[in-house]
Amino acid sequence: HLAMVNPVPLKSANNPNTIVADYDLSAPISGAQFPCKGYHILLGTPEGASVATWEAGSSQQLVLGTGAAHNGGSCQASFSEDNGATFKVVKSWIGNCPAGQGSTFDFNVPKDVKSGNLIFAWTWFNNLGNREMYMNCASVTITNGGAGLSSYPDILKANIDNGCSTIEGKDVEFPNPGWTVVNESTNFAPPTGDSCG
Ligand SMILES: *[C@@H]1O[C@H](CO)[C@@H](O)[C@H](O)[C@H]1NC(C)=O
Ligand SMILES: [Cu+2]
Repeated sequence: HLAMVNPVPLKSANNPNTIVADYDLSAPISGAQFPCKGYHILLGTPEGASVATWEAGSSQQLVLGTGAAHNGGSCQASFSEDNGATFKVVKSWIGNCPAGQGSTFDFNVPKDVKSGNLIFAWTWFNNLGNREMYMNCASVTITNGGAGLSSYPDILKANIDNGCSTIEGKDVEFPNPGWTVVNESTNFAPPTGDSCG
């Protein structure tokens, strides 16, 4: 288990806006906890206040914490412009995500992303161990944005009893990774099932 530490997630004990902390943010989510372990509903409330301001077009860093990295796997960075109804992929990493302890991943905030208070999400499908989906979300503010990410792919949903599973020992190859992909995998496979997008 392992959680995003930057941007600091909704409900994190390290988030200055948190009222009641969730000390188990590193745990995988269930289907009922999709998206964001339910915390996307905090957007627009004091507890869901923005923790970072990013200009569209800027480069930012996703930082992952320490814990059990389960031999890495594949991750996606995404934004929701509709309060958690959809999550649009801005970058995919196939293999080596997380990369051990306290790993950092650069990504570009597309110029297309809408301005305003949005949800940024990190999702992870672990290589080794139980078949799991990890998802942490943060409240961020986008400035100088564009027309929106509607043409960007949706994040992969798998391992949450949704008819799509990843294969243990393989880095999942996202069916729709988007336009910005880092592929460091030497042992990969697409997900299996009828509902993999
Ligand atoms: C990832 O890289 C490997 C090795 O170069 C390649 O065989 C594989 O097709 C790549 N997968 C994707 C999704 O790009
Ligand atoms: Cu774990």
